[in-house]
Amino acid sequence: MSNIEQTLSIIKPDAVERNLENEIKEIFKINGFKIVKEKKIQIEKTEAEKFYKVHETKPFYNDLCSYLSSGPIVVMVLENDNAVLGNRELMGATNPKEAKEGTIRKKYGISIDKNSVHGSDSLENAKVEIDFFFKD
Ligand code: IDP
Ligand code: MG
Repeated sequence: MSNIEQTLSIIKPDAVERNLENEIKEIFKINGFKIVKEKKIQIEKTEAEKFYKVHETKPFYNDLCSYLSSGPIVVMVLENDNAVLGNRELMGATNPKEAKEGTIRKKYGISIDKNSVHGSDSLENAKVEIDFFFKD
């Protein structure tokens, strides 16, 4: 049975800066993801703080929010069968050093903070994150 879902993906500043936008989009498409919405934006630090609110008690929170707002990002709604988990698998582990061969973070990630992509971690969070960027 098919289970079509939508998830939020972000190509983070380190990847946009290295002109990896098209290569990364191609990887999503080859793996069956449809990019149903997308925009290239730069967000304010205060918006990054809202987006990453779940991490507000973490020691890396401030740096994380500075980083996400440090340059242009590409925000996308991806659609696929089991998109949420499928995107997490395609992205690979948070720390590129621990990410499996063939994953986006293994291929492009520089470090645990500059790990090239974001992806929603549950269907519930996917809905919240899609609304965060695309609610009109
Ligand atoms: P995820 O992006 O794989 O879902 P999360 O644990 O949700 O990972 O963390 C959000 C982001 O915060 C990560 O993608 C990474 O950029 C950053 N981050 C996570 N853990 C650390 C850390 O220990 N040091 C620095 N940055 C971190
Ligand atoms: Mg996360």
